[in-house]
Amino acid sequence: MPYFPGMHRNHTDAPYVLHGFEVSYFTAKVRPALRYKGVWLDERRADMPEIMRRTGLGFIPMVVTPEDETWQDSTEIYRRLEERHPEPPLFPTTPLQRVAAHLVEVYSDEFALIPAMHYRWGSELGEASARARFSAMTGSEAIGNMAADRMTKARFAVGASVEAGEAIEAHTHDLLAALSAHFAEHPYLLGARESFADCALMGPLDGHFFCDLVSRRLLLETAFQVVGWIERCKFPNAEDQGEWLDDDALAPSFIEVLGCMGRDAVPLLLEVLRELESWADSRPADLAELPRAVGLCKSSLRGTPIERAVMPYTLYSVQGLLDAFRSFDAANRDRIQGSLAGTGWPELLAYTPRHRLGKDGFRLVFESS
Ligand SMILES: N[C@@H](CCC(=O)N[C@@H](CS)C(=O)NCC(=O)O)C(=O)O
Repeated sequence: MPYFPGMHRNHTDAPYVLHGFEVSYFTAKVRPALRYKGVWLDERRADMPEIMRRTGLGFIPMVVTPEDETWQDSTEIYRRLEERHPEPPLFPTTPLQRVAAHLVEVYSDEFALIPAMHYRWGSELGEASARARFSAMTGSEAIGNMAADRMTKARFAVGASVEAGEAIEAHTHDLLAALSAHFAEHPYLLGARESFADCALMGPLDGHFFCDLVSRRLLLETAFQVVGWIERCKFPNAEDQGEWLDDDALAPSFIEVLGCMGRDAVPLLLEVLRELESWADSRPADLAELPRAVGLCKSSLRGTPIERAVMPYTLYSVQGLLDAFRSFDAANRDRIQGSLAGTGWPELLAYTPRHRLGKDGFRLVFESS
């Protein structure tokens, strides 16, 4: 379709270029936010040499703005997009809704990798179909299989072991049931308007679950309300947007969703944070670059032991949540903790990290010792 100025809600003289892939978790997290903002969007299959040239890091997605700025890291992309184009809003400003949206983002970025990798790589049919997709996508069986080989290793690093398969599926079934009940009543997580919580959850749910053969079947057979929500997030028609719930409320059905997420995710997140911080306490003083992972830690999921790579990025994710939580006064923090009682999340909100991470360009670095 030709482009006419004024055709998009947030007009720019050039498009935002999104480098990603349809099978990519974090591309699926960023795409709905750009679409919701109604910006002129040019989505391309990731140009990896261009990504390396601009960022020095081989991560997707990357966004190139109309002014030729480079944005990388989905959380950062949300923040900058909201700054540039505040309307329609992605970030709720009221305390409970704001913190709840961050909880969904932390769950999606950190924990939901486990079911996502399990359903993509954890069965013969899943792996064979994902390999075929990767080969088709890259135009080469050799390259597709090379990428798939890396991902089958990453599967174990995030904790999606064969032994944990049953627990992962039990978690997923509970989550899909809770989401189905919620979406039967509300179009989006916070009410009648999309927010960055919905976009973040689209990472696992659209980027993996709806994309992959085994989990897509599960969604279509057991959770069509969730499929309806995926469709709404994919095509967020401006005229269909209402408002987030009044009075900073969370729907009881959304609190159930948060409980499914938090009760299973928080023990693992806390274990990763503790391990990471004790590594950081005695890290080499002349550390040139932060490693992607600093070993493995042990946790459990519904009684099944799991192992997970200890990635510094987890602290960065949780830090964003804690910064938001601590930006509110004590009365609001108490109210948030009270509203989330029994969901598992209060324990994470009470955690006080000893270390702080920041960015040097696109790279993660320690801000303090
Ligand atoms: N923190 C980054 C993570 C991006 C990420 O891990 N993307 C995956 C694809 S979905 C990737 O590029 N992986 C390459 C790798 O792990 O080397 C974000 O939020 O954008």
